[in-house]
Amino acid sequence: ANLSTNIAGLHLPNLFFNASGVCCQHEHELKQLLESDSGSLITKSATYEMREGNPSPRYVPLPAIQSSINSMGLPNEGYEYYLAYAKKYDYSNPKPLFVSLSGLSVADNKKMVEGFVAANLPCVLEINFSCPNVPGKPQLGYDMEAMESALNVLAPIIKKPFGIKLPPYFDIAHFDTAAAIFNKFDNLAYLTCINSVGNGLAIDFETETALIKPKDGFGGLGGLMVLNTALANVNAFYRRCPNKKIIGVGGVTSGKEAFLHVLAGASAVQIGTQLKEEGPKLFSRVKKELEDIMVAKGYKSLEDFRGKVKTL
Ligand code: RRO
Repeated sequence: ANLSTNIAGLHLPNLFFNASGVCCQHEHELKQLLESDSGSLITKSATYEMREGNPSPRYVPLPAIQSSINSMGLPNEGYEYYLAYAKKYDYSNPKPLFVSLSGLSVADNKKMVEGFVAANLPCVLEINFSCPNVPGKPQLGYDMEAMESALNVLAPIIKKPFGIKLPPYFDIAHFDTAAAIFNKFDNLAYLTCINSVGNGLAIDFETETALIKPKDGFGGLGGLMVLNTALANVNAFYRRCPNKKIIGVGGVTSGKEAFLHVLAGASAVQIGTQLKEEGPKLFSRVKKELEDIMVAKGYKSLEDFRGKVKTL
């Protein structure tokens, strides 16, 4: 079975890579992804200046439900670190490089984008409109007017194909409004659905205490508990944005959930919580599992079933 795919005009040898934030803040982690069986890699969301992030504990797995909660607070090395990495990246590697940017303001996103455009690199920018964890900074993806203004500033500067990372939406009116905005921007080539389900609360039964320290225990939920929200968002935008690719992320623990993401319309699949828990050797496993599913069902390539979920 052929797991290769294309995003933003670039070829990926297989559809799997990391969700931004996991195994990608530092060069030694990006190296682990390069050496893994992933089809690509994306860097940790960068801000203009480096950040320590929120106090720990700030990521806790919820193993009983193959899920997690985090309020990392955008710890990163600052955009110049990721720009330097992108400048020295070996683009003869079959894995294309994606770079995530998450400025704390449109002005910061503009400055970072200008830095990358000036360097004229073949990496792809993914602008994060959906960090749920910086106190006092609402998720841009939930403010439709602010999101359109940001795209009006950034899309013409980027010029090349780029992507955005979206929060989960929970209302059909929001899918309609957001998709109508995205369809105004021709070089917005792909949508990554979904970021974590923002501001959940995990409590330890015995100690009656919140599991993470920042924000009174509130943090983004990931893993299997968000699978169905992720599938809905992938499919909602796949239906509404026929000229864009969708990257599915949320709830992938095995080849089976990846198969469901592709059925919903995903062209690539990112993995967060399960990668954090299992490490980069996960990619060999999920590739094999998806290939086995495709062989059993008689599918030779992702195009054979992408977006072909049946409805009643
Ligand atoms: O760093 C984080 O707290 C974080 C970010 Br930027 C994001 O986009 N999603 C998330 O779950 N955590």
